[in-house]
Amino acid sequence: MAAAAAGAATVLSCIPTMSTTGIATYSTHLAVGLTSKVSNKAYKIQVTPLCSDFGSNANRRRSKSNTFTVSAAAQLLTGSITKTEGLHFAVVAARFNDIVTKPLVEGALEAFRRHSVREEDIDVIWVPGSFEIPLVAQTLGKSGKYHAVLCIGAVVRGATTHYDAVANSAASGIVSASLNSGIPCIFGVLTCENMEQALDRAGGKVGNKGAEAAVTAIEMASLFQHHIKC
Ligand code: INI
Repeated sequence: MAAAAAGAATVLSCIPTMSTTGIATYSTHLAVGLTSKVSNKAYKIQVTPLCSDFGSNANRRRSKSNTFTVSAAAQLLTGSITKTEGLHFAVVAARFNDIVTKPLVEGALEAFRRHSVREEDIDVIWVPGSFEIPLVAQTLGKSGKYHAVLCIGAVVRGATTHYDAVANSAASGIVSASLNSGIPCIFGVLTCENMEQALDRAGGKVGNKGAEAAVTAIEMASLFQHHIKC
């Protein structure tokens, strides 16, 4: 706390990227002055590479000079998954492969409950298949009634190319729905090689992607509600 009050910055992660000259550079994510007003000072940051690629001789030579200066004037804006009061959500779910989509929706509703979103603040709309999701998501987004729209579907590869058409249309359509409505439309559509993979992600051994997508919806709704409203 004392450090934060003094405006100290914390390096949360260090992602190595290669410059065109082949020299590794560090791209850092900084959380600055989370609990206090930040003064406009500069701080020395010691970067510790997190990636094993940095064990090379060249990087060891460079390691002596991996301290650099960052301005602490930046503000960290992020959505909260605990401040859910007043947030309204729509869930648009595809009936196709409902052996998968029903548990995904259940997982999403359970996650909303766990994060104190009231049931009366959630509307669930069922559509025939994932292909139908984007138009409904965009229309609901534009309605002004919701802070985020969670899209749930399960596209499972079959013997035909229908899979690719449906999966690509759902993905690009949901992005368009977000951009056209200005409301976060979250991609909770599974795209799987087979039914086993899909069930694993709908409450099976890989968890419940519907629940994960609901938490993403909460974070994005909160981000827009508290920080990015125009
Ligand atoms: N819809 C899905 O949600 N998942 C699928 O795997 C799928 N496959 O493979 O056909 C699917 N097709 C239906 C599609 O979404 C539309 O409902 C249909 O084409 C009518 O527009």
